[in-house]
Amino acid sequence: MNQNQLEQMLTDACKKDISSCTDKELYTGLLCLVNKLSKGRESAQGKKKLYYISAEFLIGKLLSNNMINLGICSQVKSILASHGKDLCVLEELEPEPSLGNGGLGRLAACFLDSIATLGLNGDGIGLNYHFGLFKQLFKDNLQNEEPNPWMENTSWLNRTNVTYQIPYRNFTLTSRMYDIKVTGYGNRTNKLHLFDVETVDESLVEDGISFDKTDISKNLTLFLYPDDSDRAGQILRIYQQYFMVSNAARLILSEAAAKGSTLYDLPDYAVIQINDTHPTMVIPELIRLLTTEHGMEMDDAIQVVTRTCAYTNHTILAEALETWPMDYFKEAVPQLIPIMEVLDDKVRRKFDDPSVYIIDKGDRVHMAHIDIHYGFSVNGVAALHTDILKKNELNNFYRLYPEKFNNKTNGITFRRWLLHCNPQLADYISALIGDGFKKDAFELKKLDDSTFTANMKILHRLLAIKDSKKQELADYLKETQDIDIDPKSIFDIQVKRLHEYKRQQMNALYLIHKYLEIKRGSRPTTPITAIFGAKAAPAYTIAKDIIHMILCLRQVIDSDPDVRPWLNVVMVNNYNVSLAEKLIPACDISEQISLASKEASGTSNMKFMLNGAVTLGTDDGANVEIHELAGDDNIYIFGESSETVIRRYAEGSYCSRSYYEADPDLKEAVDFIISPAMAAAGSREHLERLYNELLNKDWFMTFPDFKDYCRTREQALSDYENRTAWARKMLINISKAGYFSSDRTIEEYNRDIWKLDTGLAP
Ligand code: B1H
Repeated sequence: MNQNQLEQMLTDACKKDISSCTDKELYTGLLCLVNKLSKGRESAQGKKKLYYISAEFLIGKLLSNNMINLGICSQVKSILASHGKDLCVLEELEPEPSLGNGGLGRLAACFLDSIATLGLNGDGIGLNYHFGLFKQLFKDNLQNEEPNPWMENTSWLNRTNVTYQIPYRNFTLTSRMYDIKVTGYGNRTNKLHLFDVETVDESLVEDGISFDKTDISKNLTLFLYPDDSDRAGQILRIYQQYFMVSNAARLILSEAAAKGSTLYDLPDYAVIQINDTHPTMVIPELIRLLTTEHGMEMDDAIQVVTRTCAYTNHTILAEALETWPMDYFKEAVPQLIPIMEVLDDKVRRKFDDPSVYIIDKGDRVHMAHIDIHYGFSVNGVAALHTDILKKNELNNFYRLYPEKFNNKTNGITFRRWLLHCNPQLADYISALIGDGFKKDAFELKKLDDSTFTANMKILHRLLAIKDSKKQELADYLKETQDIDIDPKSIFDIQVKRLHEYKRQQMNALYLIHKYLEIKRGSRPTTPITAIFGAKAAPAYTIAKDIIHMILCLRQVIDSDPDVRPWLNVVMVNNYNVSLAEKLIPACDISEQISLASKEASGTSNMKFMLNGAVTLGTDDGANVEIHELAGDDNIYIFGESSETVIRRYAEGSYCSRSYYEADPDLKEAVDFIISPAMAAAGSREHLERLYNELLNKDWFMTFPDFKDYCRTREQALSDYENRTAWARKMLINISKAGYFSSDRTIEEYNRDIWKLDTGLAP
């Protein structure tokens, strides 16, 4: 399509001349135009279809990404510019659907992009949360939560005619399916199906994000994972999960039947990827529907379902592995109980090992155990993570079913995380090695060649692009959050969910240490800006205390004229996908400092690498693979190994206080948390609770890694001063990032697990 045609289409979509449109009218016009164009080509309609079921799809804003995938983004930008309009301004009008917490949900969104791009026949299935994850606000240096309404009259969401009757113990809900088109690069389309109930009552929400949890028909899809710190919240989670999977099961069976499946051959028509244990009930629900509504024998149904379902594990953290009391099922979905009892009974007959039972002696149902026994594939999300699953966490299962276990190292879509968020870098890479990397990310390897890595002009250009992204971020944060950062300083960034195992508290301890050093006169060569972005689960006390500590520290440093020119600590408000797109391209040092063995993979580590940040991290999750690819000289690795950590936990002898007493720098930093200066900035109660937690517990072992962390971080800061040597590290990181394209990940899922037709539709 040429530019004139496109301009005419946009004018038609806006129903008036582009120059006379308001920004809002233009945004809506573009949305309609994109929706129309992405009717495009359907993905290959092979017999078999993938269903990726997930409680989270953190899709982010869709306008620009869809335009990139349709191949019209630069044309639209110049059409708008010729009318004095700026796409960036319109992008700000798009609400961000926050249908996910973090990495797990964002991974699902990247996967949908790659599945469509590769022309695979695969849809996502999830829930249409009206307020998604909460919106974060800071008040008195504490996190507050507000609802995040994101649905508008004109949006990406299309109401369909598909509805089902979903049965619960004492009532039935009528569901409705809403679809979002997933447009892949090259304009092949799949769908994200989001189920909802029409009786939901948004006015139930009052005072932040609290609401009455009793009437399920009114509250079911208000929020993503509503606070489950009490029984009512936990049962609501069961209601949500069952709603998701019962709808999914009905949709899958009806689509298969429509294509001619007898349902005995369901595995030829459908493969279900269960994203963590949140959709696990799809297994008993399918078995239930096949036996009660389709007349199948129990054993046949179990066989069929086992050959259809595959499970991805995303964490080894005990508290994230779902087990639910049998009572909850009795209360919400008693129809599943006889099925789960049969499933458990079969396991007990076959295996004489209580650790692999589905229902334990305390009458709790272990969701992951259902997936492993009654699915055909179990995968971890990075090489180290899968190794740990096999050797430790799931070893008892690995010994029963070695053939089921496989690794699929996570990936990210380069359309969003390079082409969209950093067009300057993408264009420059194109200028150096051509456009091929946009289709085949491995072509980035071509950059690892002395023609480029030893070319001063190229290295300086790379630094200039980084500088321009830093300036853009500084302008953006000033304008939107009134945060001042110096674009000439080093940008050191840690953005991810707030969790003790991710160790934002260790980063903060370093910053306290650095603050005190600067106060004593030891100034860095280049000023440092340390940026945090993180939401804490509303009921996770210590996580909120860590946010409080960071915000207090920010205030203390900000008001100290001796230090502030040299060290700036900021925490951006309401970290989300859109902010990530601005922060990641601007980053110099990427903080990936989880306790070794605890971060299953991480995916921001890959986004930072792709955008030319250098990683400062532990040998954990996918950092291990980044380390191998980038090489020792282009990454900063510190801290104890996963083996040591796992052994330490097994011995149970870790004592944080002994490290505190042995290291004066550490002691000084920890004590500072409860210093008068900090207490003046915040609440003594919160600061003391965190201080005591660290000193008496420090469950995620920040103290043993503190010294090495400080030393390694100082090394990175000093290496930064040699600008061309640093730029070479950046370039080598970019050149090795191709492996982390989600296209590669999805090809592996398809090759090893899904086995869908890859023939692209003509
Ligand atoms: C990941 C979760 C998760 N792993 C429970 N597990 C949740 C578990 O609210 N819940 O109940 C929500 C999320 N999320 C992340 O998955 C890992 O921590 C990352 O390391 C990984 O990169 C990501 C994608 O695989």
